[in-house]
Amino acid sequence: MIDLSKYNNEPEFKTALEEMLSSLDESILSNAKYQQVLERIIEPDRIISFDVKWLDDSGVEHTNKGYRVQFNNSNGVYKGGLRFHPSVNLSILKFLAFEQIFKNYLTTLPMGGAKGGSDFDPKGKSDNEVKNFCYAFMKELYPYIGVDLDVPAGDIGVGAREIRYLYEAYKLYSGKNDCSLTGKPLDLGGSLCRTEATGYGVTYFALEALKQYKATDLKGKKVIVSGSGNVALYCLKKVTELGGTVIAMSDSSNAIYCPDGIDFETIRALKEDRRERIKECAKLAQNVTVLPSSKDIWSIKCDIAFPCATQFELDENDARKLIDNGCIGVFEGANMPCTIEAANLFISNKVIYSPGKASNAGGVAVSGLEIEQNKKNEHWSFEEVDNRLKEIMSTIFKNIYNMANQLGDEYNLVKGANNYAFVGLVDKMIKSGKHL
Ligand code: NDP
Ligand code: 2IT
Repeated sequence: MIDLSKYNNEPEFKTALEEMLSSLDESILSNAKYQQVLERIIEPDRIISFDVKWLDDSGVEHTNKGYRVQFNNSNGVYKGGLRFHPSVNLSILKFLAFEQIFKNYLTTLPMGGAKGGSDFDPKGKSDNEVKNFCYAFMKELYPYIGVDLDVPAGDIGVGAREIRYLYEAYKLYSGKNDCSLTGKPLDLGGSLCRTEATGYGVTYFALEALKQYKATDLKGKKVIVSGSGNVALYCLKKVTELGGTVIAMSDSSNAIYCPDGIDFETIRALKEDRRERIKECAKLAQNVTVLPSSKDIWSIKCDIAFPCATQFELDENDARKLIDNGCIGVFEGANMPCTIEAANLFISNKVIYSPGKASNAGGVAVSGLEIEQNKKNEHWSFEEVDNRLKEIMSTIFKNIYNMANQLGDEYNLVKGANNYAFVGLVDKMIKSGKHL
């Protein structure tokens, strides 16, 4: 058995390893072929780290750390987002890159796992400062990425504005226009429906699961969606279109409760156009209560919850409140927003619970479709990409649900996802000799 104590100073990464190892079936853990690969698969292929020196608007130079963790490319080109947030460190990026390997395998598209980012905080910075930072970041990163090597995209703090600056800088410094980033704005070769993909994808996944487990859908359901960034916004939009009412959202300061339902365009303009705090919503809409902490969102009675903000935002106490309030499904839009203890509580109480590596895979899946369009020099319609996204989310659900059943644990989609992806990936590694 692998000794995880050597990862004690990397708590987020250690938790991701624990989640994977504790869910693998005994038949895998006792199989010599898989054991050998296990030790190999939990170490990244390489970690690139660099200083990013950038100028603020008064001409003062600042330095931040930048990283790219290229974890595993057995299933294709290194692929995964970039996160700009003051909390970013190597433990968090290794956890996210490790999750990404299995998520990308689940999409059925040929992509390996990677993640990167910086401890730079875009909040409170001018457009010009963000641009300066993005150019300085890409000046260091560009030699290590490429359409057949490593294709980054967005994540927390990296949206359409940042991808535009990053891709412009990539073209400038590399002299190439090979589409080595995804989530690009349309005028730079982006795909329709990439902006919406993660939030729409988690909602499509929820529909599949609600149908299978409870023979129901989203119509008439009271829904809470944590966060108010890219993933949360487009989850709000799709849930509303499908007949659900989103009654609560949050940001890192507050939660808002709005029993009549939150309006997509109000939140989109507030967060995307004006970059304001969610509590400002109380000035723009009727019957909105601002709650003092983001965490208060989990005390609100709901039928379904979509945690779409950040890792470990929902713990065992929060899970207990949701269960006591009659919640029937928790679908992760963020990466590992539920602690392992919270997830286990949902599973043992037969609340449908989907791990992010399965239910938020729609974002990277459409990134994969963006790469395909760029390579073929094609531009697919919104409807075409959206239909492919629906199909991919449905396939992910079926594959992991069948695996959970095969292992005799129908409600355990963590086991379903991890065993399905681990076996598939390791068999691929062995066939191609990449396990050595
Ligand atoms: P954004 O930067 O667009 O939004 C993040 C949101 O989460 C913001 O509203 C932020 O609030 C909020 N937030 C951060 N920390 C907390 C907290 N502790 N409590 C409540 N809210 C908080 O990021 P994304 O929407 O892109 O990413 C959200 C999650 O989804 C992340 O886990 C990311 O890894 C994951 N993900 C993203 C994908 C994508 O395509 N973008 C794909 C798959 C997963 P504030 O404004 O106050 O910081
Ligand atoms: O966590 C994720 O899957 C993402 N941030 C999206 C990655 C991508 O390459 O589109």
